[in-house]
Amino acid sequence: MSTIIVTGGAGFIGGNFVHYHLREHPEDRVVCIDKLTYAGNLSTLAPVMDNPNFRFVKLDICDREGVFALFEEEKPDAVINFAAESHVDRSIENPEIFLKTNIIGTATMMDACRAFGNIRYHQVSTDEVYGDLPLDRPDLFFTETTPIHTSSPYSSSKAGADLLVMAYHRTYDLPVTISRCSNNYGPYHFPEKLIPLMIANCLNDKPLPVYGEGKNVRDWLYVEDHCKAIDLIVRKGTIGEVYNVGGHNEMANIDIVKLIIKELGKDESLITYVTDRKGHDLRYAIDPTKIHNELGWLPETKFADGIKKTIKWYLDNRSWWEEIISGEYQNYYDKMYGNR
Ligand code: NAD
Ligand code: TDX
Repeated sequence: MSTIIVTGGAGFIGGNFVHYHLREHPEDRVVCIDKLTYAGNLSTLAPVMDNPNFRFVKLDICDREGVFALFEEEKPDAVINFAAESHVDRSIENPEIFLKTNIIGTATMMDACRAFGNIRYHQVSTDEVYGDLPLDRPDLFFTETTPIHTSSPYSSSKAGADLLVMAYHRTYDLPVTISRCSNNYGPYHFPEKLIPLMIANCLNDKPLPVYGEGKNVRDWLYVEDHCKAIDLIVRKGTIGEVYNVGGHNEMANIDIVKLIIKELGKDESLITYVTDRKGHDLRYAIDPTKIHNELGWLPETKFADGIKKTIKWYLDNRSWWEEIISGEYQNYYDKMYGNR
């Protein structure tokens, strides 16, 4: 039996990963560390809270003393670091917490790995570290050798963390890997992000705020396919390597919004074009050849099915997101969209 520490497991992707891991590897013990920021929801972990192979610990990944004490107690075999401040718009308003959690937090987790026997470490990074691609060059894709070239405080903090991860590998021989995935969608996605925000607003007949002209392109992957890729990398990936993860599913934001409107039987008059995001990346597109060739990974869920499953999840789990949007989130929404 292995013990895996998963950070950020009360968030969107980390939460899906905890569910995936306990289901696929019932022989493992999963210990989740999460600070429970605005983005962390214990209700996401409610279905596994009573699983004897699962433990939840409320802890900040920057809390060195707390992290080291937990490593002493749990003696983990591997660490997968999902915990991060993850929303680009928030990073534009207030970069500091992004630097703290995403960079100092990453260093703290890796220091603990070093201190307790050079523990296997996986960093969950993002395609945003590569910056963006032009809209009129559909032949261009991000590969693992594309230079780091960030646009937002969020992506810069993630890039800083990636550089530290590679430095810990070279300097201390820490057994690391990094995955850089494209935009995820699926259950438990916090409603500040495009897809869940549009679903929630549609269901409440509220305006759908599309930034700029809605032409920016994102490369969408169903969250479970990302979880499967991370699991493969942790088990079979080559130490010291970066793996891009994406399913060649590029879509313009406006097309996503129109699809959600259609699926929910609403009217396109809900669409409201608002002031563009500062420094808005034009297009992301991942080349996943390396993870396919080396580890045999391929996405399983087609977007047409994944978006239907996702919308159904939001319809079936209204209390999960209604609780979020009725609380402190409302102040954020008014601040970000009130005068936009
Ligand atoms: P999220 O915002 O939904 O969840 C983040 C979680 O981390 C929350 O539960 C939060 O409470 C926790 N957290 C934040 N600061 C913490 C701290 N200091 N200590 C402990 N826990 C803390 O984010 P997500 O969308 O699930 O993203 C997870 C990871 O995947 C991030 O590292 C992100 O950069 C990366 N990523 C996300 C996407 C995407 O499309 N969402 C794509 C590629 C990569
Ligand atoms: O209200 C909105 N209107 C809008 O037009 C919101 C919230 C977003 N958008 C646009 C901005 C982007 O072009 O939709 C696109 C997607 O936006 P987000 O959901 O905020 O995602 P993005 O900025 O692409 O970043 C996401 O993917 C990479 C995650 O949030 C990151 O954590 C991940 O690293």
